[in-house]
Amino acid sequence: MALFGFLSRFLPPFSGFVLACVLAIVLQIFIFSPISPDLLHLPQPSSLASLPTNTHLQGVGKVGEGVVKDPEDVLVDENGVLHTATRDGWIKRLHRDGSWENWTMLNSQTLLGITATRRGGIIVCDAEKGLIWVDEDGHPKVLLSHVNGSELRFADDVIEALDGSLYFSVASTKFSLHNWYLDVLEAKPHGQLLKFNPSSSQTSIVLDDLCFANGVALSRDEDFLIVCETWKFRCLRHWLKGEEAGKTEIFIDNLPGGPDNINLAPDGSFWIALLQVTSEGWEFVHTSKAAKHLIATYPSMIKKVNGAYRKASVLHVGADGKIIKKLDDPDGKVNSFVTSAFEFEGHLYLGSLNANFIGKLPLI
Ligand SMILES: *[C@@H]1O[C@H](CO)[C@@H](O)[C@H](O)[C@H]1NC(C)=O
Ligand SMILES: *[C@@H]1O[C@H](CO)[C@@H](O)[C@H](O)[C@H]1NC(C)=O
Ligand SMILES: [Ca+2]
Repeated sequence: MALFGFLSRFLPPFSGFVLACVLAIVLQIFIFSPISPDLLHLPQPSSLASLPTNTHLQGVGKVGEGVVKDPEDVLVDENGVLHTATRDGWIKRLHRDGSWENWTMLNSQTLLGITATRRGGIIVCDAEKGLIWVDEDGHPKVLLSHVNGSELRFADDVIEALDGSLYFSVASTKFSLHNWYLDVLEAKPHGQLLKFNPSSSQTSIVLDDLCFANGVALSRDEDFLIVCETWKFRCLRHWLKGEEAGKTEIFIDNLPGGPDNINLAPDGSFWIALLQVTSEGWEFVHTSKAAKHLIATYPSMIKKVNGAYRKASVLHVGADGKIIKKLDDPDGKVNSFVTSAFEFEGHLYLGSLNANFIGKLPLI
């Protein structure tokens, strides 16, 4: 306020009042800002210049339109039954004969990644409750709700290894699903990759300090696993077997979007859904701490900066980390906010946080 007094001596009385208001607003933003940000490095514009934007994803068929609400993740089990967890708390299934089943209600608005389990049924990540097993009869049981005495929050994706271990991501230990974009704005590594051993009930940290740990997939031989770091625009490979066991390296980086879920394809390659992290024209926000504080304080501004609702892309990547192809809906005409891509019998099934259907695309 000394500054205010000093400045007001040089200004007419009324502008002193205006200045006080401006100062009050600035103070309000910095004091009440929910984030303590670092700068974010967006991918180089050169990323994937060799793979031009296309409109392939606009050709999807809409499966179950109106039946599913924001199905974040999709899986098809070995019997050909498609499963998805919806934003209104259902696990819904699509049978081979084309009929939908409202299988089981989990009473949760925070269901994310799902995976099939050898014990029968599926395991689902609930960003509020932890890891939930839904058995073959549709009965839910919480498998893991606490880690080291703290509630497990923001479990994002999970995969089961042959030995029964569950590898799963915690997107952020600071922010919740509801305000995930604050994690992007803060741009600090609050994510983890954890391993849960159901026979000993032990949970251990595989990788810490990840930048929004998201999709998790195992390779076909389970010699490595991949974890996606959404706003680092990269995926890491962590070796489980062989000479490199225990080591972690970059699998693919400088992606033209933030990697969300990743799924193993039948031939050993991977499908990665890419989020548009920033809407066009708002990139500057990520390079200014003041702009980050301002945006983070006003939810309506966050909606403008978040580009996820504007387009969709999925990437096909070989087991060697080399890009095979990219499929886009560049203006979000049919698909946006696509969060997962699962290949089954020559088709790609797409989950999204902005759809009331599962996208289905024949692969040529
Ligand atoms: C499943 O639930 C939806 C609403 O979520 C409802 O419209 C539909 O009729 C239900 N289907 C069956 C087979 O019960
Ligand atoms: C649990 O706490 C111990 C002691 O602080 C730590 O070494 C370990 O990594 C923690 N485990 C997890 C899964 O957070
Ligand atoms: Ca996810």
